[in-house]
Amino acid sequence: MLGQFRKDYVALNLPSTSADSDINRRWPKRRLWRWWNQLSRFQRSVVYMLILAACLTALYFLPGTQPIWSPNNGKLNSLLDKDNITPALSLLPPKKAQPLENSLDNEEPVKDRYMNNDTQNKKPVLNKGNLDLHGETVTSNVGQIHSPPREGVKFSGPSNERQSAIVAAFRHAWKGYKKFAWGHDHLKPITGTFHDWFNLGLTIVDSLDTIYIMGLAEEFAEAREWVATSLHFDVNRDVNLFEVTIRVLGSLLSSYHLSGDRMFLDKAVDLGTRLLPCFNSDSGVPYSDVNLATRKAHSPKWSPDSSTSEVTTIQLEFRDLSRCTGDPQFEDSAAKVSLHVHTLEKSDGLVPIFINANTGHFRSYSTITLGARGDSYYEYLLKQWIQTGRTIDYLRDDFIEAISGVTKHLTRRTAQNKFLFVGELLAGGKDFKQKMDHLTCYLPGTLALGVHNGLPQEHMQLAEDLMTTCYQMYAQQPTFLAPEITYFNINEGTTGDIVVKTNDAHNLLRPEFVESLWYMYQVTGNQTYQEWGWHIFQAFEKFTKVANGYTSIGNVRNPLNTRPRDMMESFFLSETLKYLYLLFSDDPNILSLDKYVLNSEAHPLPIYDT
Ligand code: DMJ
Repeated sequence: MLGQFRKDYVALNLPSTSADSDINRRWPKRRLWRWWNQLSRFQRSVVYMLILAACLTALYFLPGTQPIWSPNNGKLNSLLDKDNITPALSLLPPKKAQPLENSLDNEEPVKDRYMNNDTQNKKPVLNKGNLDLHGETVTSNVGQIHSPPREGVKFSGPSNERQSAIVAAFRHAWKGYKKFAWGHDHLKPITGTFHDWFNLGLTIVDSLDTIYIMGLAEEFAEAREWVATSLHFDVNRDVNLFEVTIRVLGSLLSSYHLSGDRMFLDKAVDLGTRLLPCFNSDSGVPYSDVNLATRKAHSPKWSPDSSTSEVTTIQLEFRDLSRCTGDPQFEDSAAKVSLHVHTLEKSDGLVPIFINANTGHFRSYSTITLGARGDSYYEYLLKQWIQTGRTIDYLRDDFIEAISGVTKHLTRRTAQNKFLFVGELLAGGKDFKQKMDHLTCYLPGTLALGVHNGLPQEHMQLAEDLMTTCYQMYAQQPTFLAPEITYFNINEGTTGDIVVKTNDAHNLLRPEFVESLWYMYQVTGNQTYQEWGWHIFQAFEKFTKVANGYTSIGNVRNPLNTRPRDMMESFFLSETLKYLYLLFSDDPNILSLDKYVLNSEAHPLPIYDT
């Protein structure tokens, strides 16, 4: 083929006579025509191809379509060039990043903005061309690469006894992990062994920003070194998109923002790229699992469906990755899922917990809950709205509608002390179950965050009532630790509010209630929330601390027989200890709610202005 091409090419260079030259000057068109007629069909095809190639090259170099180069990251952008030259395919414009230290001080009060329904004025000006999150036609302003603050953000370490006690707890956990499980996902502190789930050194990665915020320089240096040299994503193993996104991607991005170290961003880009095949379903709703090495994505082995909370709890991280790199494909893929779920029919804003990746439809007879598999759908409606500078109205509106739905369909009061709780609807909404997962105790904190951002004040009453109930889940157990699942007594005329079944009596060192304590304290300044947090920390110290770390326990009902489970989940370091440390801070702005939005695994990400 190559030989054939060469032969034909030579034949094109016909010698010209001086007479020809003369004619050429006077009749260039005629000469061209004659020359063209002499060509064989193959030769003409070659000419066509050359012209086409020339046109494409010219298009490529037209202003506005060149690859983006950043003085901060030539290497990264060379990886991204292909994507940066296809702005017309982008669903969303990369948004201008707000510098981390850039507060909202100069803006009009958030509350007024919401009350005046004036968010239209805050929307970015977009040109025509593509579809945006609102389903409107816009054109991307592709190409702005976020530069992190060069020196990162500084934290001065513990400033009081309680904070020091939390840091001591963290170091105790870290020491055991380092000794027995370094580089593995989780520590098994009783047997002094480890547990691997995704083979990604989860505890190290998930802990990075907690370490940074606590000001633990030595631990941060060793964790950073491990990430730089030993964290590889070429792992021939299926991982769960949601878990890896909130724990690993979220922490890498957060560590990048806080420390200003680009190594974390490079790792995040590698991981994010390997996760993208999950979105290659017919509907765009992601498959739950992907093999990071082969990049093959699929539904869970046990079901054709993905969990609703999982597919809607990846957007903060994917959006941030796009904003940091200027590559819109991460944000586009994830934001489309939220927009799709927005268009689905719901019951007063409440969603079933399963959704099919191929059809894009809910499994309509599945449970409605703010606990497992439903919880963070609601959380990310609010947090995405905040992350994008409160400019995407449908997210706020869906959140408000859902909270009305919660109040209307899911809340009840206990018979004796009238504690308010959030139950579940089974069989597609037919049967009410007076059961509440500990996971649901994130809700009061999220409600308080919404009120802080100008959402209806009545949400605060709901938040305060739920705080009381969640606190009771702890306080009514002889260990002062809450069970995984609590049932409530709603039979009027009977006594007792809380029922814990044997199979639900475990405590996994989960963070949700201390998370809410931090938000409530931030928003109200009420020190009772700090006191509650201190009691709970004492209980963790008493019943879950072991020689080599902290362990989940099987039974919160019997202080003499807690049945240690020999497992320290990464979220204990990432979330539980982080929120406690923040809760006891003397500095109300240690992580300002106006600058950061924390992902579902407590990793802070910057708030953007659009
Ligand atoms: C964490 O991984 C995250 O908070 C997630 O959203 C819910 N479950 C655990 C902690 O309980």
